[in-house]
This record gives sequence, C-alpha cells and structure tokens, in this order.
Amino acid sequence: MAGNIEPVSARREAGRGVAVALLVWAMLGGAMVATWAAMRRWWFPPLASSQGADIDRLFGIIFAVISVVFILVQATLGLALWRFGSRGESHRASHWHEHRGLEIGWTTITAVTLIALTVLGGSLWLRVHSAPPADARTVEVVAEQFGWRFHYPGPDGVLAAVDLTADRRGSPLGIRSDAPGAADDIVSRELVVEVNRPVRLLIRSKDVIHSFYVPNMRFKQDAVPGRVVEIWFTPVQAGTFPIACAELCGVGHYVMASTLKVVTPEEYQSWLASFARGAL
Ligand SMILES: [Cu+2]
Repeated sequence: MAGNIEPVSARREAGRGVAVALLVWAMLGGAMVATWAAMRRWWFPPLASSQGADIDRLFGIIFAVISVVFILVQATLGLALWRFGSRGESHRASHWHEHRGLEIGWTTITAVTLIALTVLGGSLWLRVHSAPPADARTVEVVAEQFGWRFHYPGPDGVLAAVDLTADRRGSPLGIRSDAPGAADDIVSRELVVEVNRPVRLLIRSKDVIHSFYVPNMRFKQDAVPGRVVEIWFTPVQAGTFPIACAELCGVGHYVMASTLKVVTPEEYQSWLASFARGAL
C-alpha cells in the first residue's frame, strides 16, 4: 500500500523543488535587470568635488564585490533546490558537520575580502579627513531645527569665536557681537564658495543631531550638539547644488534644505560685498 503512495508524493515534492528553484532564479534575474535599469536612470548625481571621484571608485568596488557574492549565493541556492529538492523518501539527505578544506577556504576568502575593503575604506577616510590645505576658506555651518546658517569671517578674515554657552537671546548662533573679529562677520542662509578653492567647514548644531549632506560633493557629516566637527572639500564644478539634512531631526526634517552655490572668485567677492557691514 505504502509502496504505491510514495512515488506520487515524491514526484510532487521534486516538482516543488524545481518550481522554487525557477522562482529564485527569476527573482535573481529580476534584481539584476532592475539594478541595471536603476544604474542607467537614477545613479549618482553629477560629481562636483575633487574628493568625490575616490569615494565613487570605492563605492563601485564594494558594489561589484557584493554583487558577485549575491549572484553566486542566489544561483547556488537555486541549483541546490533544483538538484536536491527531493529525491523521494527512500533517499535520505546526508549530513556532515565538518569539512576542513571548505571551512578554511570560505573563512580565508571572506577575511581577505573584508580586510582589503577595510584598508581601502580606512585610507580613503584618512585622506578625506586630512588637514585642510593652507589656502582653504573657513565657513562655519550651524544646524538648527529646521534650517542651516553659514557664518563667514567677513573682510577681515577673522571668524569670531563661538561661545556655545552664550545666551541664546543675545547671541542666537553663539557668536558674541563683542568677540574679536565679529563686527564684520556675515551670516547667510545659503552656502557660497569659490570653484577650485578648498573649503574648510566647522559644523555645529544648536539643538539635536543633524547631518550636513551635499550629494554632488559626496559629502555628508553629522552636526552634533556641543561639538565642532571640522571637515574640508574642494568644489571643482561651478553651479548650484542642493543641501539636505540627512538625519531625521524632527517634524520639520523634510524642509531642512539649503543651497550650495559654487561661483568664480569675482562673483564670490561681489557676493561678500553685497552684505551690509555688521550683517550679524
Ligand atoms: Cu536636521
């Protein structure tokens, strides 16, 4: 009796294995086509900073490595389902707990890959976070629910020191009007910088954690209350680029945007001159 039933159910089980294998391969193919289409239409915005090319290159390397691993894993999963989905109740699966060669192999390959990516990422991080060049212009970035303000040194080139304990009403950005160099300092709602001139940013927050994000510059840095984070970049393309907050910071997070304008040195000087003296 049992001998009549088993082959039918075994065949159905085997068919299920093949069907799921085809489903896995179809999903893998779909993911590859969708990724290819997305890369053609919605990939990175145009690059406009000197550091960005290295960041994009490393992103490409990591993306290639994880793509190969993903495709191998999914293809092998489908193969296993196809081949071993079921071979009937009489054919029991074999189990083993150790295979030294395989274990050493996959542990070594994974470790070497991750160490290589860590070294590449670490060296790039050190380059991006190196000391700014001597000719860099300094601008202070102040984040606040829900907007950005940019504090410039003014014609005297002296950026007034910030006092984070200053009275908020008397000194909204923590810049005391009686501080040395403060008289001609400028506060703007948009960030204006010169093309091909390094910019050193001092990033602060007045309230919660925000993140200063300029996609075209491949630049993203948290603004942390109570701290001043220094970072620099060199814009190499003139134009207007969006600035966003990349840290969910409250109900108005979605409107926390600004504009980066990269202009010629002449345009920069006339923009500075357009501010009235004592713009603070
Ligand atoms: Cu924010």
